Amino acid sequence: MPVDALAGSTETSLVEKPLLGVLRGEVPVVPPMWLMRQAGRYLPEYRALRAQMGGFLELVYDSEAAAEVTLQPLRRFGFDGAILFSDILIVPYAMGQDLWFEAGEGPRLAPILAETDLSALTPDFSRFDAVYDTVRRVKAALDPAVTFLGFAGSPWTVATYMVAGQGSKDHGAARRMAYQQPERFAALIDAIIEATVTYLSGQIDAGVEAVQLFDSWAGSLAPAQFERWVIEPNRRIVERLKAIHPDVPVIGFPKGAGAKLADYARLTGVDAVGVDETIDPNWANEALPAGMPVQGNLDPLALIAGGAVVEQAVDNIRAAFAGRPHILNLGHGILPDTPIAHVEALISYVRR
Ligand code: 1CP
Repeated sequence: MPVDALAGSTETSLVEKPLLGVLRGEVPVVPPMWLMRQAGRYLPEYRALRAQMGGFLELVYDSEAAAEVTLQPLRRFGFDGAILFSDILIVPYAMGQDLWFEAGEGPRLAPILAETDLSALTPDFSRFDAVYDTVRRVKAALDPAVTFLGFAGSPWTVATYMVAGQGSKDHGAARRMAYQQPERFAALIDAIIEATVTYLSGQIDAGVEAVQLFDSWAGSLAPAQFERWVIEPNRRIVERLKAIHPDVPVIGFPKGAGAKLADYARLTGVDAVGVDETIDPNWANEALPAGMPVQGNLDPLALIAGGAVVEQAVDNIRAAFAGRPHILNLGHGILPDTPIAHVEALISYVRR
């Protein structure tokens, strides 16, 4: 049967795709695995291809190369999930904000200042088209047992970059704007929600089977601000997506949420939650709704240490989440200096 014929069928996909099965509530003996940022700089084949391209954006906008980068970790490790190669900052770019990557430093955007006229941003959603093309290329080449994940940044995290114009330690510029110009900040969040729903829906139409919302900087907000700028915008995105694609699971990853993870899981409507490495998995298992799938939460630094450190951590995580649908993953992205041999050892330990 062609893969597409299986796409809408829950029953068949449970058998065919272990990771998608877990997102729908299955509890297999061996947890399916993928690693956040699995396509990236720790892989020599990524660094080689990256060196041939101009900048990072050129790589994202070359669909053939981006599809190749998506598939590289699958070929090497046989993960259960593939994550689309793109970036969360493609959304501000498609919203009309200038975006470039400084070599060796990271993303730069024309910052949104207190006096910047937001209505001057002219969205151009055709800037998503190359990413959809990447999705179609990956889908055509992917082993049907592998679950294909799309993603976007959550509005708060994306806004921290749009306001500061670059990555920042405490996300102070966006936190200030959220307090000092709440209506203006809300308008920015609304615009990000619109673009994000379009972007994720487009990824799904092109072939991804589940999506992850990365709220990487959710941990920098005070509780009331977390409700307003993390829970509420993620809830609205899930609601809008579910109206269009009711059967596509959404994984929410509010990194650094701490004890607020429980409210996030209960109130946003996400199907599954990503748990970062600072959270005790035993606490998470108690605090999260029964039966809700979880993803995580091996410390990326433990993976760099390797050996018994990783095995002990994996044992603890699996014991804590025993009986609950669980996807084994890191608590945040894999780091560039992670030895390939440690990733291989992790996979054989989990699947032994
Ligand atoms: O030169 C390079 O190779 C740049 C490194 C890089 C890579 C590999 C960037 C720039 N983006 C990506 C790809 C990427 N980004 C993916 C797909 C690959 C995969 O997961 O395997 C994904 C899911 C992201 C998501 C992303 N981008 C997040 C959320 C996840 C997280 O790690 O918290 C964030 C915060 C970004 C912003 C970003 N893009 C790139 C950099 C260096 C950064 C961080 C900037 C900063 O805060 O200083």
